[in-house]
Amino acid sequence: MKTKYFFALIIAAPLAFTACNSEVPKEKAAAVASAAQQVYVPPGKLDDYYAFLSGGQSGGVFVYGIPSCRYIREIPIFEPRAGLGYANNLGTESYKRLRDSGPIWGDTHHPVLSQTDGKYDGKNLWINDKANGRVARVDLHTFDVAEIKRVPNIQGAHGLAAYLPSCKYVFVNGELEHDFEKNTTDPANYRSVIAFLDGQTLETKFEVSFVGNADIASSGKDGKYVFVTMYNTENGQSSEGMIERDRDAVGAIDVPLAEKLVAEGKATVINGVPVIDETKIPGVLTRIPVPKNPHGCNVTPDGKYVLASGKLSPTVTIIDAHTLKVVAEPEVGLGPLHSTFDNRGNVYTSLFVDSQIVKWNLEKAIKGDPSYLVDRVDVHYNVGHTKAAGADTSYPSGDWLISLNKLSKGMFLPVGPAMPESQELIDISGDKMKVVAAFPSPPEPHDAVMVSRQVLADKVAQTYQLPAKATKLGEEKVVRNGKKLEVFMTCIRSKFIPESFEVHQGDEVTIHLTNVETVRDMTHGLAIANHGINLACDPGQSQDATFTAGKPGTYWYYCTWFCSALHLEMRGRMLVKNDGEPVSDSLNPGAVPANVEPKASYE
Ligand code: CUK
Ligand code: CUA
Ligand code: CA
Repeated sequence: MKTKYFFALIIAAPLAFTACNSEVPKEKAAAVASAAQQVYVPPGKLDDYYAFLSGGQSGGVFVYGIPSCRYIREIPIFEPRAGLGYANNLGTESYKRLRDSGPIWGDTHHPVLSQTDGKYDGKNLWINDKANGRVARVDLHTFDVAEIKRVPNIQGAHGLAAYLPSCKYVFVNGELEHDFEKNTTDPANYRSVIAFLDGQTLETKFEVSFVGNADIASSGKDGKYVFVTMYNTENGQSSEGMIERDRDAVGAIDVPLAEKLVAEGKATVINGVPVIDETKIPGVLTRIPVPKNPHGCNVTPDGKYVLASGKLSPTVTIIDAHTLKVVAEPEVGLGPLHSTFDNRGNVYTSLFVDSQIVKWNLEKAIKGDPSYLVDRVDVHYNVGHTKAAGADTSYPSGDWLISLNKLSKGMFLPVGPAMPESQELIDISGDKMKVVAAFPSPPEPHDAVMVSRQVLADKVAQTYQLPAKATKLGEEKVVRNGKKLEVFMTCIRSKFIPESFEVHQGDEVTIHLTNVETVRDMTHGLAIANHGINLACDPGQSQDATFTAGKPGTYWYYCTWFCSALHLEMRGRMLVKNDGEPVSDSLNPGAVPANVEPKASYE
C-alpha cells in the first residue's frame, strides 16, 4: 500500500530483526518487515489520518495518528485535567461549562464526526457521556470543547449518531430505563428516550419515549429513519429479566413524522422538552425483531441496509433500511458486537468471544451465497468496537481498520495488575486482512473515528482569535473591590505583566490571563505556588483563575510550559500582605529597579 518510506525501512528493518527479534523465523520476518514499513512514518512526516478514540471512563477523547499509531493529544471533556488547565479552576470557562452541565466526570463512548454531502467536513466532533446524560461538541478548528449540554429525561445516554444527511440533529438514546415523568420507582412507569439535539447548540429539540431501552444508534442516509438496537424489550430489571425473550429489536424512528407530531402539538412537554410517548402515539417507532440482545447498529455506506450485531447470537441481522424488512441473518462467529465497512461491499464485524475480526461480503450474504465469509483474523484480545476509515460516511476509504480491544494481556511490558487497553491497526486494502501494529491507550476506548488529514488541513486554527474580554498588551491593570482583586494580566515570551501584585490574606483573587502571542504553539501556563492553580493559555486565548489568597508572604507564579530560553525567568510574585498593611494597586509594586515600566518587546 504505502511505499514512500521504503528506503528508511531498508535501514531500519535489519537492525530491528537482528537486535531484538532473532527468534523470528525468516519467512515471518519478511511479513513483519512489510508491516513495519506500512506503519513507519518518519519523524517530521505527517500521518494520513487522524483517529479520534473515545476515552471511556477517562472522560475525553484521545487523538492518534494513523498509520504510525502515534499518540498526538488528549481532548479532556467531562473530567477536569489540571495538567492541561482544563476545568480545574473555579474561574475557567471550561470549569463553568462542565459544572453547569453536571458532575465532573463522564464516560465517553461514541465519537461522531460531522458530515456534508456524505463526507466528513472537519467541523465538529460530538461525543456522549453515558454516565450523566450529556453530549459534548468539540470544535475541530481548535480541538477544544465548544459545548456541553445535559439531555433532559435521559439516563445512560449511550448510542450517539448524527442525523444524516443534514447533521441538523445529533441524536442520543437512553440505555437505562427510569420514570422521568412522575419520578416514581415503579418499573411499570419506566421509559427510555431517544433525544434529538440541535447539532450546534445541543439543545434538546424533542424526544421519543418508549418502553424498554435503546443501546447503539445509527442514522439512515436519506433523512427518514434513524435506527437503534434494543436489548431490553422485556423492560427487565435483572440480567435474567433482560434475556427472557428470544428476540429483541432494532427500533426505526421516523424522524419527519416525529417532527410533524411535535409541530402539531401532539407531544407532552416534560422537563422542558416535547416528548412523543410511543405507547400513546404509536407509529413513530417501528420495532423490527432481531435475535435476543443485539448490540452494534450500523447503516451501510450506501444507506440501503442497517446491520444489527447479534452479541448473544452468532449472527448479524441485515435489515432493509427503507422497507424495514429483515433480508438475511448470516452467521459470522461468536459474540458479534460491531460492524464496519470498506469501499468494496465488505463488512468487518468484531467478534468479542472469538477475539477476531471477520470479513464478509454483504451482497453474497443477502443472496444466500455460502461463500459470503471472506476472511478472519485474530486480534488481542476481546474486541469491542471496530472501525474502518470513513466507514460512517457514504465513501469509506477501504484502507485501514482499527480493532479496539478490551484486553491486552501480554502484548506490552507488564505495568502492575492492570494493563492498558489495546488497539490494533489492520490493513484491509487487500483480499486478506493484515494486522500491522498494536498500540496501547489510556482507559477505555469504546469506539473510534478516522478522518483523512486533508479534511482538516485548512481547518485547524493556528491560534485562537482573541476574545472581546482579552486584556491587550499595555492595558494590564489591577482592580480592587473590597475583598476582591482582579488582575488583568498578559503573557508573551518571556514575561507576565504585571510581574507582581499585592493582596491581603483571604482576598478573592481572579487573574484574567491573556496570551497575546501570535505564533502557534506558544502556550504559556500560569502556576501559583501553593495555591493549586495551573492555567494553560494558548496563543490568543484568555483564561481566568479564581482563588483565595493564602497566608501572608511571597508566592511566585510561573510559566508551566517551556516556552523560550527565558522560560524559567517567566515568573512573578503575588505579595500577600498582613491585615492592616497597605497594599499598592500599581503594576509591579516592589519590583527592582523601581519605576521601570514593563515594555512589550520580549521576543
Ligand atoms: S459500546 Cu463499548 S464496545 Cu458503549 Cu459502543 Cu460496544
Ligand atoms: Cu511561558 Cu514558559
Ligand atoms: Ca432482551
